[in-house]
Amino acid sequence: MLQIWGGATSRTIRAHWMCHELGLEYEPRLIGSRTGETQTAEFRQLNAKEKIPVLVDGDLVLTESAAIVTYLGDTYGRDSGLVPAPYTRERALYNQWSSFVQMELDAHTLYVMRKHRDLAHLYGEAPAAIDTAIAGFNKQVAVADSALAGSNFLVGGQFSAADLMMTTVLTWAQVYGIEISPRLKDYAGLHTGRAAFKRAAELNFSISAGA
Ligand SMILES: N[C@@H](CCC(=O)N[C@@H](CS)C(=O)NCC(=O)O)C(=O)O
Repeated sequence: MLQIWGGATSRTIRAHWMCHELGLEYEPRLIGSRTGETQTAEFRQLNAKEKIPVLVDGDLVLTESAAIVTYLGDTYGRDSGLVPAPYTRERALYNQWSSFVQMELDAHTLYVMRKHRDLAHLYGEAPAAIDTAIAGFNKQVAVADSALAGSNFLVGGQFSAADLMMTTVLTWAQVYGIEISPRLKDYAGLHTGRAAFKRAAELNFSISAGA
């Protein structure tokens, strides 16, 4: 049976949400970040990066939330439209939005805030880096706001894993107190209203991350 390792964060929910969108049966292995559970010998054998989420599908072990989401769509949801078919323009646009979320709205911005605010005891206080991260997030998210004028979907006029990825950073930003536009609020509210999101969130946030 498929396994998804990890819970409690905006990255881990991506994998759980996708499984629920696809109606997959899987075993959630709910370990948290910063709890020591990513450093056990058993887990390090799966992911020497000591990071969650991780997917195990038979002898395939896959890390990186976006790669997991895309793999699940390609492998178990070819007709679902959640991940556009390879070699199409829609797939190119899907890749663009997925990369944009990971880099511009996650790694360079929200995660910098996490490192230098929540985890400042580990990574150091860096108020200037936090201010730059917030400004960078606001600048980049405005591009998503414009792209969503007249549509609730980023790619192909229907809900896709690009919207799933985008929604996870918008909800994360809101938790961090970043004001997002009314359009983005409505967009995130629409997609977090999906039954699959609700089931995934209940599971994902049934545990907490460590400090
Ligand atoms: N680029 C990775 C980032 C994964 C990541 O940094 N995960 C954090 C939690 S959100 C983690 O596992 N930290 C390990 C720890 O702090 O114990 C992804 O999107 O999957």
